[in-house]
Amino acid sequence: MVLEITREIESALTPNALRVLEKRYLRRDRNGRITETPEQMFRRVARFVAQAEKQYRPEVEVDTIADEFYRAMASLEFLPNSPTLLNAGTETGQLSSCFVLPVPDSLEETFDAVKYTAMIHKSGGGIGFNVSHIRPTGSAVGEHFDAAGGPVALIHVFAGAADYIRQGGVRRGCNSVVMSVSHPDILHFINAKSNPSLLTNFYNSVSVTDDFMDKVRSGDDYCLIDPNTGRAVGSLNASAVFKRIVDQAWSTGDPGLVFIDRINRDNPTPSLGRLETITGCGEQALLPYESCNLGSINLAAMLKEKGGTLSIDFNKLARLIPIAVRFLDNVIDVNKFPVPVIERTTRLTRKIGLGVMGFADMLIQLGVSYNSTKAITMAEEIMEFISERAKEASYNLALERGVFPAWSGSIYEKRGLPMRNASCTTIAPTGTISIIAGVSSGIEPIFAAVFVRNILDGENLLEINPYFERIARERGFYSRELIEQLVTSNHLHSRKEVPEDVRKIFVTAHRVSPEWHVRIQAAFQRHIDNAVSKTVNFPKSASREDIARVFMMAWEWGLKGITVYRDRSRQSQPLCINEIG
Ligand code: B12
Repeated sequence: MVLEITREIESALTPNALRVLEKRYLRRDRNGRITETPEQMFRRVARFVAQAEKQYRPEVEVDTIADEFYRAMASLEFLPNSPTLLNAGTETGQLSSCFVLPVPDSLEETFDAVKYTAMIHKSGGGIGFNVSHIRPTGSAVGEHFDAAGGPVALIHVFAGAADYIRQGGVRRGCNSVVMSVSHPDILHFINAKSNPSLLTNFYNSVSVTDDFMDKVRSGDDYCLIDPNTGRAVGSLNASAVFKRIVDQAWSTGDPGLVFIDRINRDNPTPSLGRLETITGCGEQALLPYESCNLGSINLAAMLKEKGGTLSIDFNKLARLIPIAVRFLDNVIDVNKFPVPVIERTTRLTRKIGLGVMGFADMLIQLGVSYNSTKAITMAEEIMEFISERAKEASYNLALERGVFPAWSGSIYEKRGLPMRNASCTTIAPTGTISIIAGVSSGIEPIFAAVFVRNILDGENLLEINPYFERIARERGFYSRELIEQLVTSNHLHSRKEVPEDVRKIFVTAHRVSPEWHVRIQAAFQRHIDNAVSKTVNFPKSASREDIARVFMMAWEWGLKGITVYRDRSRQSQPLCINEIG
């Protein structure tokens, strides 16, 4: 029986999924030999996370809940973030993927944060920092004039610690750093990654206010504020600074923008302070020392067939969402947090992040192009449904287990709505878990129908979109020659043997115009408590004006942040296609 289940799961996993699991996730003995199957991995995680039930319902059969969790994961319909898969039921026991560490203007506390960075990275988590409180370069330190190293130098200290530690022994840390546009060192920060070999485990963003964006439009100056004294120490022209940001993002992909006023309009616990920092891949704004665990529903597996027509299976989604929310809430209880202050802060708000992956693969199966109004309508419909049901599940958990401790003073108290979690939804980047599920990542369009993934420290994994392969075989245009040619040149759109309707459905990241990338992101953001992790991929030929337009559009359309990348603007990149022009 066990062997049969194992075979069933393994046949659902793609060869690339198995490769990633073997290399990074499955437990090993002291000699490095793999000691568990994927099936046993999902059982280990399900059992461990189900333990939390005992605290609340001693009478409940933990095994029954564990079975529900197991089925959700083993069917690849729901996967939690990587640290949960890696560490549940192990000695490490750290299950969250995103953390925010404060970086105050004090040597002792800053080096505490460096220590916490090492501890979090060791357990596989990603970290968001905000260096806006660090005194500017050259400020006085005690009696010493012109002594402060400044915030950018400090980022290198964190990057060094993160580089030294390989996450869970397997990969480098994932970090993001934010600096307020009004910091006197802002121009230095904007250029901090102009040498692309520096800070490669960091993604940098400039935090901008609505006032700043208004001034970009009007061409006015704005004030630079010394965080040490709170006084204005100079001014810059907003549109000139915006141009610098655009210029650098066009050159290397960093920095992006964080729209901090928009983020705080959604702050569920304003009485605990303003949100200033986003986590590793931009998916979540958290308070200092907060952490969050994420999980993603595989939309490509949420379809049903009737009379030969596919449609979204809302009943299946409705069954899965409360299981996923219960799972993520349980994780907070069974998690071994890296330091006590993170445990205390996380348990105050109990934020979780349920999101989706495989959105593009779902659209392909439904015959809908990613860059169409139909796709926007579907994005809104699905995310609104998930968001409402997730809130309902959190409400039911509040009745069963109590509201989150910081509920008084929260936006939910004002509405008189008991909630177990201060926030419920997030679109995570789903870097590795989408490979395990064998689907397109997060809400990104497909990168190409056939392409090479350069990951796992230099391994090249060939990816053929399974729906493309199936359609090509069914409609008789599949050939080895076609696949080989598509790997070396992504000219699907100009291949005559590929019917036009197929070319339209398999629209790839660089063929989706930047406006459509932003429209899809905005459609999801409208129904997400936290933020959306997404990159607007531009073709190499994109101009600086194209980037500037997208940055403006992102602000106008209510995104919480924006990340762009122009193809081949860096010498090496993980996803490669050879497309001329
Ligand atoms: Co990134 N990133 N990233 N990123 N990132 C992605 C890989 C992707 C595909 C996002 C997208 O466009 N949808 C693009 C690459 C486009 C492409 O290949 N054609 C991308 C980009 C462009 C960037 C940035 C330029 C910022 C930006 O988006 N504008 C910077 C550049 C970093 C640098 O200076 N080298 C950037 C930064 C990051 C951080 C936040 C630092 C982390 C990486 C942490 C680290 O170094 N360890 C990060 C992640 C985690 C991802 C993400 C979400 C998952 C990667 C992953 O886990 N892959 C992917 C999106 C996705 O795949 N869904 C984007 C699966 C595992 C099994 O493989 O070998 O462990 P892996 O993956 C590693 C590499 O992918 C590497 O770090 C990963 C984790 O160790 N990596 C690299 C991540 N991003 C980048 C970017 C470049 C240029 C390089 C060389 C390497």
